[in-house]
Amino acid sequence: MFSHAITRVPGPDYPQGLTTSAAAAPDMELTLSQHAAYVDCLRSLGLTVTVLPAAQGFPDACFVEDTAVVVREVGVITRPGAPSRAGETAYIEEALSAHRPLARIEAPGTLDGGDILQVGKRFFIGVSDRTNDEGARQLAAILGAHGYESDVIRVAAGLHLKSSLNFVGADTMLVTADFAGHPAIDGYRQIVCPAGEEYAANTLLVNGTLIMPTGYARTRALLEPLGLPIVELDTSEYRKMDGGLTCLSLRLEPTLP
Ligand code: CIR
Repeated sequence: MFSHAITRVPGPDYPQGLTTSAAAAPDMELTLSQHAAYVDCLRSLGLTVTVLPAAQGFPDACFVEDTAVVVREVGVITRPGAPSRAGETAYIEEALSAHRPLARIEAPGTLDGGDILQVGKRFFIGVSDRTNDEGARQLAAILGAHGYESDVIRVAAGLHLKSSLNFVGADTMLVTADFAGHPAIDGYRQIVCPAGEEYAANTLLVNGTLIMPTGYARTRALLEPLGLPIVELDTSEYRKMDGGLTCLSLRLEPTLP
């Protein structure tokens, strides 16, 4: 169960962030209202949500997930793979140090939190354009010291691992066709997003509720038999910047007694 989340409001320079999308620039009013709805949703699921102010000069900084990997025992400050995002970590350290002792990914390692999927004591670490082998190795070592196992997965499609693969409870992974049948997720049941609905793979499980992006009815129909409550949130203005539901927060479990 998560007890806390850290988020960051998008700043006025948000439309200048990184994107591969050809869509029109995000509308700031809608961006902010979608962010507020996201925070409200997390609060409704029982989380205390810290909403940090915009980090000026870092248009992608609302995607806080990429700046840290947090387990009960430690918060690992990442070393984001995109040069324009490297300085974001300084802005998350203070907020996270209130909750966890900190460790760090060091050069030449790079790592984005969007490439890291936790399922209990097991981690899947995506090696992508943003996360390199050395970053993966360092994270696995830090987590290994606390009893977590890690598998490395090559991310050949999509921005991050979690753009394409997420845990949705009940021993089940929601995946895009690119990751279906991947040996690393052999032991899990798999739900494959129908063609054209790949973005819905970025569905977020929070305290027994599935939060999914609005507008992916076929994926929703495949998730419904899991029997979990499903909440849809409109993330249109985040999709325009290659972002989605997982990247907008760091979710924290309570620390161990
Ligand atoms: C980027 O390209 O870094 C941002 N525009 C989007 C980051 C999305 N983060 C995530 O999926 N964890």
